[in-house]
Amino acid sequence: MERTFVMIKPDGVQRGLISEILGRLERRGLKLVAMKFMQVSRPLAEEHYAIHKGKGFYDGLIEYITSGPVVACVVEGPNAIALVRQTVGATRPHEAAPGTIRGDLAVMVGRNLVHASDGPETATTETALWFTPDELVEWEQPALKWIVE
Ligand code: D4T
Repeated sequence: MERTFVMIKPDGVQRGLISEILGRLERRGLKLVAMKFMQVSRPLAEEHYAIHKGKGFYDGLIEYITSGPVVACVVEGPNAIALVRQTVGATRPHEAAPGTIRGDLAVMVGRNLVHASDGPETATTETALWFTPDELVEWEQPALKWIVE
């Protein structure tokens, strides 16, 4: 079973879209294994977005992600990384398909509501960056037998 890191960004929290965004992932059939509501520190934001350091949008991105609380999560499921990226939609909301979170609820790349890991390596490193191992909860979800064959 694959796991991936998801973060509802400050605009998602400020706009009251936490339940809308998490609901879409839950309804898709993904299982939550970790979640916390938190203010992102500047060092954490800089480490999370280290790959973008030096780019024109970097400073604005750090300001944005540290501007208010976020919801950090880990979700699990078969092909969870691809499933979540598909449900989230393209990075630039005007390129995101209708039916996706960004395609339905966002208009600008700098306010695109949600982050999701883009591959197995980032899923592992981001989960370790945002959560300690004991924050990942092992639990049984009986309904899963109706979702995963
Ligand atoms: P995140 O990482 O936030 O899930 O976004 P994506 O994985 O979909 O896209 P990304 O890593 O390429 O971009 C990270 C983050 O930077 C912002 N951004 C990006 C921006 O403000 N301007 C830009 O031109 C780009 C490419 C939005 C997401």
